[in-house]
Amino acid sequence: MSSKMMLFIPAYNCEKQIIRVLNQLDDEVLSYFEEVLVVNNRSTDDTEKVVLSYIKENPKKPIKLMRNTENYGLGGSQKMSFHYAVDHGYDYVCMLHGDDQGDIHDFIPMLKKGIHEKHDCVLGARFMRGSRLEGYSKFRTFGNIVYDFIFAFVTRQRIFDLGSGLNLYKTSMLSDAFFEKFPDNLMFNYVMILASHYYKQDIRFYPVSWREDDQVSNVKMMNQAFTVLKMAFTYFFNNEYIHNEFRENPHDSYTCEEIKDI
Ligand SMILES: Nc1nc2c(ncn2[C@@H]2O[C@H](COP(=O)(O)OP(=O)(O)O)[C@@H](O)[C@H]2O)c(=O)[nH]1
Ligand SMILES: [Mg+2]
Repeated sequence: MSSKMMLFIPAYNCEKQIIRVLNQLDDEVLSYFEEVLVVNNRSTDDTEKVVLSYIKENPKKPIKLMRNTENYGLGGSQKMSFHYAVDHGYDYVCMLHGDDQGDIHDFIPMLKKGIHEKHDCVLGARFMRGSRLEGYSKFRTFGNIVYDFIFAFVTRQRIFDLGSGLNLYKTSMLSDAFFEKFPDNLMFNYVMILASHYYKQDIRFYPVSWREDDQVSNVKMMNQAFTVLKMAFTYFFNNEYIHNEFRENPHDSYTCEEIKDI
């Protein structure tokens, strides 16, 4: 039985990079995905315009441009897409960041081997044997590896990335929306790692490449590093912390509309 898979591309102010990401979607890649959603999180640049013209020029590619009802942050965009995948009967949902730091082709060998079928999710790993980093500072790499160790200690499993921009989930793991109260910002994926321990999800890391050239990271590194550390240790002493409200501004729902013209 063949399984239904969709890809979503969270996009926020990446008019320069998004076309390069869409150009990654060649025939081989598209043979795995029934549908590709570009999830515009209320960008203030021309992201929507360039995506719409790309869709017009490439009518055979099953790309849809969606616009979030509000700016939900990166975590909120993931929630919106997870709900969409569950509601539309997909078996798998894959995320690829819209700022062209990752490459979807890194997952092709994994998909070919059917590794995703054996786990609840496959998480792209930037800090693992076989990973390739370009333009990433030694300091950031070091910081990430230290945090991977802290989370490994807390969740008693090996961790090779707390949140890369290329992940694939089985929708069966997402259907009860256990993640709804997780942060709407970039810390969403960190709490997902803690949740994998709490809910005994079977996560598999898979090495990917990652580059930084013309992207602007929105991670406020020091501020976030401290908050994340606090989260990990709070969870360590009380696993029920996972049920907390992590959002600063909770939304009742995460919705979007399809944009066909501006
Ligand atoms: N920062 C940010 N990124 C968002 C948002 N919504 C979607 N994204 C996308 O999420 C991805 C990751 O954000 P980024 O700032 O590059 O973080 P980093 O790559 O982990 O340092 C990018 O592809 C953004 O386009 C949002 O509200 N804020
Ligand atoms: Mg980025």
